[in-house]
Amino acid sequence: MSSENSLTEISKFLALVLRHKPDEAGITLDKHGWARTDELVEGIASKCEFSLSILEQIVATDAKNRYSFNDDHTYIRANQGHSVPVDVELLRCVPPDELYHGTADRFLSSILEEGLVPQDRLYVHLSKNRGTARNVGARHGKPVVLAIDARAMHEEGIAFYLSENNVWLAKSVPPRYIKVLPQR
Ligand code: HQG
Repeated sequence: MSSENSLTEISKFLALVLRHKPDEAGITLDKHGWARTDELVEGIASKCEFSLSILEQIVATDAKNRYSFNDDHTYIRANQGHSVPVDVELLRCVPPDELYHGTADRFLSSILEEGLVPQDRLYVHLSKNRGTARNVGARHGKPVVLAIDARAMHEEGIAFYLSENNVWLAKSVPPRYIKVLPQR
């Protein structure tokens, strides 16, 4: 990275390091996904203009509340979204009756055949509202919103988790619980 990266670019790099590639900042995550704050700051500062106060600012202003510090801010982790196998101590919760997943139209036939699978991440990400799901889907192409019968899944014993930043997560969603919502 150049030294003139915007906060947004640094924030994307932070997500990459804390969720997918800690090596990129020369750090490791513990089994619960925590990175030492001092090591992280040093690792990122070796690549671009960075400091503890920039990190504090990114964490405090992140629109999706993606990161948490521990009590004394000596450790930091991403709340969800990992591909590296860490246990962020997610809370198992009873889901709302219906949840939503946004995807791109080109994935639809495969999803309806094999269900939603986490791909590179540890969990399938689900949203409480359709608008959020649509935005997530639009990141991949022409968005399609799927309604998930979370109530039936829950009643049949499938676990749901709610991350610290209120993202609903499941290990997978079999096709029988998925309904394609009409396009607007
Ligand atoms: C699709 C962002 C074919 C799935 C967002 C998705 C989210 C399948 C893609 C978070 C499939 C994976 C996660 C199947 C699933 N066949 N395609 N059987 N099953 N897919 O990025 O949910 O800004 O890993 O529909 O807000 O798009 O990073 O997951 O299109 O909460 O904090 O495979 O990322 O959060 O893509 O996004 P992703 P996602 P952040």
